[in-house]
Amino acid sequence: MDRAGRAPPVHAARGLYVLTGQAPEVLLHVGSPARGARWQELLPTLVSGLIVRQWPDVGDPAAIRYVAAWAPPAGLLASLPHLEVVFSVGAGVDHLDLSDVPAHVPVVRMIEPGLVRGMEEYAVFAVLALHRGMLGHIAQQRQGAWGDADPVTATPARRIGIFGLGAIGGAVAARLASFDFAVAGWSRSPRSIDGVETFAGDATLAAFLARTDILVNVLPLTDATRGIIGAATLARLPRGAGLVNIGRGGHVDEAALLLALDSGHVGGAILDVTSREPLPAGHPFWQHPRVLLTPHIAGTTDVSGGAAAIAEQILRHRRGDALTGVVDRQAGY
Ligand code: NDP
Ligand code: OXD
Repeated sequence: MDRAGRAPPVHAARGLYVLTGQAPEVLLHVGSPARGARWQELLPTLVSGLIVRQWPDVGDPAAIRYVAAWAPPAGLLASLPHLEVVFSVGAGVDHLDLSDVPAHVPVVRMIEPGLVRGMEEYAVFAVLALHRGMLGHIAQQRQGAWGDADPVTATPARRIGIFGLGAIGGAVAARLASFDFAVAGWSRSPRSIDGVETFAGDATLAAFLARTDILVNVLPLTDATRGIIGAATLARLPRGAGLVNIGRGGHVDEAALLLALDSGHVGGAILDVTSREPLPAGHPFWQHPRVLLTPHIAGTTDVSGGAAAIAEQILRHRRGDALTGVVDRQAGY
C-alpha cells in the first residue's frame, strides 16, 4: 500500500513503469493553456501512464492524483478525494492558499535550473546596473544631458547582501561572488557557501544590513517576512544603498521605500515585483527617476525543465521515496 492507503497503480522495473490495469493517474494543470498543452505532450513521455488534464476540464475528480498550479480556485483541492501531491508551478507558494490543501497532501515548490538561471541573470544585471550607476545615466539621457563619469568602485569594495540563501538566493550569491563582489547572505538557519559571508537569524540582521551596499531580496513571502523591507531595515543600510527586489512586492513597505529614495538614503531601486501587479497607473514608482521596474519577469519556470522536475517528483512518489522541495506549512515556504 502507498502512503494514501491504496495499492500502487504501477510496477517499477528499471525506471519503466507498467500500468497494472487500474484507472490511470491524472495530473490536473491549472494555469497557462500553452504550458498545459506542452505538459500534456511531455509529461506522459517522462511518467508512463500519466494523463494531464487542463483546468477546467477536470474529468473524473476521483482520478486526479496531482495538481500543478499557481493559484488553484478556492475549494478545488479539497474537492479531489484522491489528491496526493500539489505542485506549485513557481518557486514561491505564497499565491497558494495552503489552508485549502488537505493536511496529508504535500505541497512541492518548483525547483528547476531554468528558473534559477533566470533569477541569477536578473540579479547580475540589476546589481551591475546599480554598481555602475546606470539609473543615473538613464535619467541623464532622458534629459538630454551627457553627465559626468562617476568614480568606479572596484567590485571587491562593493558589498552585496542577499536576503534569503535558498535554492535561488544561494545560486545568486555564488554567481555574484564570481564577479569578486564582497557578497554576504542572510537566512533563517546557518548556511555555508564558498566565497560568501553568511548571517543567520534575526539577531544578525542589523550587522548584515550595516555591511550591505546593494540589498538583493530573494526571500519567500511568509508571515515572518511580509513588510521586512520597511523603514527600520532601510535605515540600517548605509546611505546611498541600492535595492533589488526579486522576491515579492509584499516584502517592501513601498511608502517607506519612496521616502528613503526621496531623501537619498536609498540611491536606487530595481523592482521586479510590487505590492500590486500590474502596478496601478499613477503609482509614484512609474515615473521615479531612481526606480527601474520590470513586470515580474526575473525568473520563469522553463516548460521542459518544469515538466522534468514534476516528473522526477512523481516517480519518487511512486517509488515511495521522499519528495524534495516540500513546503513546511508552519514556516510557509
Ligand atoms: P527557498 O525556500 O529555497 O529559500 C528561501 C530562503 O529564505 C532560505 O534561505 C530561508 O532560510 C530564507 N528565509 C525564509 N524565511 C526567513 C526568515 N524569516 N528570516 C531569514 N531568512 C528566511 O526559496 P527559493 O530560493 O527557491 O525562492 C525564494 C523566493 O524567490 C520565492 O519564494 C519567490 O517569492 C521568489 N521568486 C521570484 C521570482 C521572480 O520572477 N521574481 C521567480 C522565482 C522565485 P533557511 O535557509 O534557513 O530555510
Ligand atoms: C515564482 C515566480 O515564484 O515566478 O516562481 O515568482
